Amino acid sequence: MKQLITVDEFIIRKQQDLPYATGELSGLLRDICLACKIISREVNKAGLADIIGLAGVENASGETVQKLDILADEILQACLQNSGECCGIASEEQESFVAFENCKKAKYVVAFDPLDGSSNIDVNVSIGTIFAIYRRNSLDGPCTLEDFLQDGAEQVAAGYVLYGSSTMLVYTTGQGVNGFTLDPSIGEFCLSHPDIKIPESKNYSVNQSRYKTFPEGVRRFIDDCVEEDMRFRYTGSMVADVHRTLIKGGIFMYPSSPSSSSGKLRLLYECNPMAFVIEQAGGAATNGQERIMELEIQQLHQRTPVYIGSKGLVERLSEKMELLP
Ligand code: AHM
Ligand code: MG
Repeated sequence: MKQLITVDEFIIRKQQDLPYATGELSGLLRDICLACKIISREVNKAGLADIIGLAGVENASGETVQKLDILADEILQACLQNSGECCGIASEEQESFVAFENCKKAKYVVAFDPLDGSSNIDVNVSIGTIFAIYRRNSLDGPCTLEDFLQDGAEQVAAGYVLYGSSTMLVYTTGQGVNGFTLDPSIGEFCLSHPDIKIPESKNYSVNQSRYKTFPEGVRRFIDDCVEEDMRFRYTGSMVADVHRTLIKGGIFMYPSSPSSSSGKLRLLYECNPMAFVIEQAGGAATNGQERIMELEIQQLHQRTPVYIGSKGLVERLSEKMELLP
């Protein structure tokens, strides 16, 4: 029988390679895995939950069925608060960050998008959770806004969980990228994609219906993609689109437009963690001019245009944008 390596086992084995090998970061990663297993279970019931929700029925605990993205947010917050290794969180679903009163001494903060692409839930298309872990820079007491407003380059770990045809965890601690597939029969994430490297290939992914609103350089780049018969794929779910880009190669883009000069996607909990994963797999991520992980962050929900994927394609796009801003 093929040897199974669970994510817990893998984290323990790799702990000695981490810059801060005290076990706290490992504990935190394991708590995120636990939260995502619970979210995966709820996502798998989404169709049923919708029926129950429509019928106005309460669940076994007497609570009305909640929208899945709010539920995912609560699950992650609860698991991280219980972990004791995290002093606060910032979430796409919450205006402000939350400082955990019971964990003032913990060293880490976590930013996350609990259920990215949630508009796809209704049609059973893949969605995902994205997370970024930072070491706090405040010394003690409750965590502060500044603990979250760090460059992406300061991330100590980041990754995502894709709720697709199977549930997959992909993460990095800055020592390469590894992927784990959830085996539902044993409830464990098992190593399925060791040391992922992004290939060069001819795939591109962008909401092409917004073509007319894109900067000139991006339009010319897309014209070249069409001219060269490149393969076009777009689900409208960043985790699914970036995951496909990671495994098969290519480029994922969410450009700026006249109505949104910073694009749509958020730097803290969408672009920075994806950039960390893709760079660690040998790819690149920019906003067209600068590396995503070096962008200055001033607000929790700050947006940025993003071009991410195989190095060669991201460089080609950046050259086009330099010539035709
Ligand atoms: P969300 O965080 O509200 O779910 O929005 C983010 C999602 C991404 O997953 C995806 O890449 C993008 O929105 C798609 O946007 P659009 O419909 O404009 O193409
Ligand atoms: Mg999102």
